Amino acid sequence: MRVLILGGDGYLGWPTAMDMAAKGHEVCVMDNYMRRNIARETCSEALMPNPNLHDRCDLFHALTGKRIQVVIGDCADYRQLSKVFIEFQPETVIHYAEQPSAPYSMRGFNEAQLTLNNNLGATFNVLWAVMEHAPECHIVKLGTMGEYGTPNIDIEEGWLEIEHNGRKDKFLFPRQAGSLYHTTKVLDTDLIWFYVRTHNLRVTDLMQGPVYGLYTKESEADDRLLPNFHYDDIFGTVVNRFLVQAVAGVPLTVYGKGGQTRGYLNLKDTLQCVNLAMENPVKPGELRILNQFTEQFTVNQLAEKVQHVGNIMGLDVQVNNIDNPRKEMEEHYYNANHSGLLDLGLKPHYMTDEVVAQMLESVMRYKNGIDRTKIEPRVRWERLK
Ligand code: USQ
Repeated sequence: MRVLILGGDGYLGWPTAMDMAAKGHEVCVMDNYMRRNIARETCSEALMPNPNLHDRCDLFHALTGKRIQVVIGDCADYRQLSKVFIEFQPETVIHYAEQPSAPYSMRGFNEAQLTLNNNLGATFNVLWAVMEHAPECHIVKLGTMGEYGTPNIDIEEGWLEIEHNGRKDKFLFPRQAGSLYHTTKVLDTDLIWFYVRTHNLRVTDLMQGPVYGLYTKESEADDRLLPNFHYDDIFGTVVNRFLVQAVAGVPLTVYGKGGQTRGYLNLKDTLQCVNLAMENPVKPGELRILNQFTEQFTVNQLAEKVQHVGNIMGLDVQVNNIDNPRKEMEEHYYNANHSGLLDLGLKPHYMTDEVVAQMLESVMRYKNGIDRTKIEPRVRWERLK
């Protein structure tokens, strides 16, 4: 299949590109290095050195004989995106091309505006590029579980049947996000649903929880193929941060009471899920929404897991409940349905002690590169508090 991966330089985009190329698909990646630039601007660089896309594709080719086509360009610029669609004629487009950090989106006006314009602009352009240049193309879009927020009812997979005054209808599940970044994903979903029902597009919107992990099959062969692994407060997700903190001897930064529950998944399972979505495309006029995570944890449970395994390995892991920089519920009901991807064949990699130990060992090899000044949260949701 011809697969176009937008945001192909990212933590998810790059491993997806290698995985799909290794499986024999014709892969083109497009990226404007926005995340790299923001990381540099905010002193949030990744733990491992991160060769640019051309260098990584050359290395991947030297190791596997497989090629990945690279376009350095901006998906929020319709002319640039159209050109890629016209020339490459994708059968599937995987859309990761968004500013992915909640803290960055809450940093100030410029960061919020960039997040809104980039994320909505890129999604709008992808929809139009498909309509104009590749109407049969299946869009696999990365949404987020954070779109739903933390409602006091069970979370369904995208849709909810409502009975009102004796009549029934099905609607998008209510969404109330906890950051501007997450809100852009809510707006994306609305935009997508409008174009799907009006123009018969084919879209799978994956509501993904926070991802953790470093290696996938391809990067196990050479560390220079690792994706950007962040542990700072802006781009680092909570599990990856805790692993680095444990190795660096910094007390794990549990925000507030630590009862915040989310659905988590291993990076290896992101690849499986995206493949399953691609291999099982939806019909024209269908918006399929799948909740993409394998296990639910509170932040306290994650901290306990990393502390338990770290201490067995001889690390002295402390846990510190610090003032929560975010505005979010710290104790709440959370029960999200996630049967769709399992029904399609997902075989989860769970967060066992062994998996945590392997991740800690991998991070330990990069211990000297850890910058302890990147760990404390710098962005507060309520700056006027
Ligand atoms: N948290 C801590 N300590 C930390 C970092 C985070 O307690 O040092 C807490 C947060 O307050 C939050 C939870 O851990 O309650 C998850 O935070 P996170 O930073 O791992 O995840 P989040 O900001 O929600 O965003 C990440 C990705 C984003 C993706 C999202 C999925 O950056 O791109 O959409 O996970 S979800 O959270 O399900 O919306």
